[in-house]
Amino acid sequence: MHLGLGAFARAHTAVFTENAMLAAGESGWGITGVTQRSDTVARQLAPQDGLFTVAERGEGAAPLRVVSSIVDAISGRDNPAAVVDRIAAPEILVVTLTITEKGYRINPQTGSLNTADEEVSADLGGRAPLTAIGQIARGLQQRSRTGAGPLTVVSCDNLPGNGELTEKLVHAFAAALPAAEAEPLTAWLDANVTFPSTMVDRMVPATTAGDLDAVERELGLRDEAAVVAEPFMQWVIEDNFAAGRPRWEEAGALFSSDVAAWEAAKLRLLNASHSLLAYLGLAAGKETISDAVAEEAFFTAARRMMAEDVLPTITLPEGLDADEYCAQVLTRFANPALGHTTAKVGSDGSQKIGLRLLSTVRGNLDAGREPRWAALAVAAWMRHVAATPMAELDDPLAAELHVALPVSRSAADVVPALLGCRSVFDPELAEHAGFADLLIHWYSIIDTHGLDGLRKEINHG
Ligand code: CS2
Repeated sequence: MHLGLGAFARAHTAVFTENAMLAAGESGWGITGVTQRSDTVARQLAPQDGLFTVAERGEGAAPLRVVSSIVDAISGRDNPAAVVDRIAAPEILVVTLTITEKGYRINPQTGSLNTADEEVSADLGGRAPLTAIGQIARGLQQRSRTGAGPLTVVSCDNLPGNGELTEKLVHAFAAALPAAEAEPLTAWLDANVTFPSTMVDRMVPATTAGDLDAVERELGLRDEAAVVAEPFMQWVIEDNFAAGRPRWEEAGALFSSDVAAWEAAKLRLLNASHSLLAYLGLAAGKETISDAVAEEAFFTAARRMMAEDVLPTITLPEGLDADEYCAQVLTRFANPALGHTTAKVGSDGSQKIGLRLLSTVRGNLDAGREPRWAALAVAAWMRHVAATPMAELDDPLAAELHVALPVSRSAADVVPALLGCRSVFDPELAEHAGFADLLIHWYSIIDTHGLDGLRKEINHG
């Protein structure tokens, strides 16, 4: 079962699962996909029996491929009871999820489930659940009552410790139920469900109308559910399964006891520089990540952020070569055929900044160093927030961020105002004068001197 049947899941999880079956000679696995907020993908896949094309783009791209590991797709919004029934079905042994950062509905202050969230509290109130954590908890509750046996929940989102986090949230949901339900469910979860952490990697842009036309020309068939992706893909998984699973290792997935280090490296090197390039690119009118990284100064900023700010603050997993990894990340960003937009990567910044950049900022400040490049990324995000009308800001906290914004949009006013947003910055960081100064410095360069000013400052920095 997969919750969050977006383009990423089709280009990553579904491909790994099919490859695993092919390599291991097993044909018994299949994925029931659940769309969360919109039913589009479920509607696209239904008339195609779940089949869809993966079109790799860029150097080393494989020929078009039709993937058949998705056997069923449910719209979670329209059929919430079906989702619960399916999680409770004995033949379901694994629930994977890609619901994006905001899909977890975390209270940023406590780091646990936001039970005050309207949707979460409605799920707790007993309706057929619509949130992913509600779907999992209610599905497992039904499973516990029908004796359907153990199951593994595998988060595949870009969050540190995504397994432990998901476990914490599902347990928090269970604990918030009336005691007569909470106690047996918690005990059953402890004995029957594991939540391994994973690191996933593949750049998958949103499919465009042009992509669908190109696939149609190449394939000779119209595929409404086609996805495009870079050739590269990676999956590192903690080996902690409560029940059976596809032999993903046969498809190149790495089972590791050091997922945390893999995730930190990926999040703080790749995703952080992705965000940096997205916000610099948006400020400079660059539509895609490949356009942004083609700007020499932006390339330099990303390279130096990884080398000077990130690498000194993380411990790489065994087998990962820092120089090779950083160079490969920049080459992947430069893939001109991918069309990964700065707007897409720049979306949901309030949910991404903390995970991707602020740990690096803290690590440097604690060691008495200046997080110069990571601060540039945060300042560029702030500029993006302040320069984008609220209705156009693609972020679940758009309203909260805009309420915080002062009338004056100068660096000296905007930076402290946004640093005051407790959903993004903790008080210690917000009150760090050196960090605020760095942000004001970069913000005013972007704001008053534009691309030329940035070029000069980055190249002389
Ligand atoms: C990107 C990621 O949209 C974003 O925020 O940084 O989706 C990125 O493309 C993937 O994590 C790559 O594995």
